[in-house]
Amino acid sequence: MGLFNFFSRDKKEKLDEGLEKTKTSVFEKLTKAVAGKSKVDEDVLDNLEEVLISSDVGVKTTLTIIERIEARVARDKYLGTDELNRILKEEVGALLDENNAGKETEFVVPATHKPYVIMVVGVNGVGKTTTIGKLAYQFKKSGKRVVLGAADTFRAAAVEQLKIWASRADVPIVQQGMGADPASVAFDTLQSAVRQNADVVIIDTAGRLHNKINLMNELSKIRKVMDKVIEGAPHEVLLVLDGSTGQNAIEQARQFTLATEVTALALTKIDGTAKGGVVIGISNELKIPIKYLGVGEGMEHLQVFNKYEFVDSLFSKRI
Ligand SMILES: Nc1nc2c(ncn2[C@@H]2O[C@H](COP(=O)(O)OP(=O)(O)OP(=O)(O)O)[C@@H](O)[C@H]2O)c(=O)[nH]1
Ligand SMILES: [Mg+2]
Repeated sequence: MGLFNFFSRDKKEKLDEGLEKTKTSVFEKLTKAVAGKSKVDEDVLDNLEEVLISSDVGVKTTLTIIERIEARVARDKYLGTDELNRILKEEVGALLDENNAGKETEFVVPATHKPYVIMVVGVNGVGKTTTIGKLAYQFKKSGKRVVLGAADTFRAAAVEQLKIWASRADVPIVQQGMGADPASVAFDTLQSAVRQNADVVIIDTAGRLHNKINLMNELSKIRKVMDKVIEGAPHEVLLVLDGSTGQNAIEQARQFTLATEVTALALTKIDGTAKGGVVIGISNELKIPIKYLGVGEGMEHLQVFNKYEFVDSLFSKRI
């Protein structure tokens, strides 16, 4: 396991568990794909293509991966099917590498901004508030001062839910209740964070894509106001996508990036799907770095996305 020794065992176990459904499905299909074959040939490649597509890697990304494996087969005519897992790890890892995805292993924010302001966006129900709660918990655990801002003022329950997470993670929250102006909440939050000498600010927002113009206006208003309090804020716009919606998540991301600039992605609910291959497709097609993976509903169920760990988990059999 050499390379993977420095990853925490606990994290790896949670990732393996979170990817369980996808792993099981990929392995069953891979086993069928190579049944009775000792070397990687046309048939095996055709089957592999199906495995990747049915795991929601996406057509475009699947074709790229297949082409690369084909090129390896052309170079090495006796590529054994027993090497397929290793080759997949290498090729998918290389692809993620080109997309600059997931180099971190810890919850860190750049020291260049204090406070570092993260605005969290995404459509309803994808897991924004939950992800914010988990992030707050992790940053707090690593010794950071965190402040949350309840700028999703669309529903009373939204503010309440963030309050619950704030108390679980034991971090302060700034809120003005339901119906308040989200930009005003963001303004207050940043001022309060500066006063408290906070390290990280995380702002929740409402996601109503059915009215793109409104959403766009609201998000740009929030951003403008933040920039007034702290120049350059928000430093990160984190788009949360529900990984269990597969290819729809890619489409959602495309729509969202039209509404506002997105600098990072969080993919949630990976634990609830056998189609975790979407992580590869999203990384490759959107070229926006995936920073976090949601692998369950609990406080500890958010991981810093690391391509090596991910590829290793996905294409390794559990011993
Ligand atoms: N299994 C699983 N469930 C998750 C994960 N992340 C979030 N959820 C669940 O998804 C549901 C919606 O999460 P929220 O955080 O409320 O989503 P939201 O984007 O804030 O939703 P709105 O505020 O309505 O826009 C909740 O029941 C969460 O517990 C995850 O990684 N895995
Ligand atoms: Mg919410």
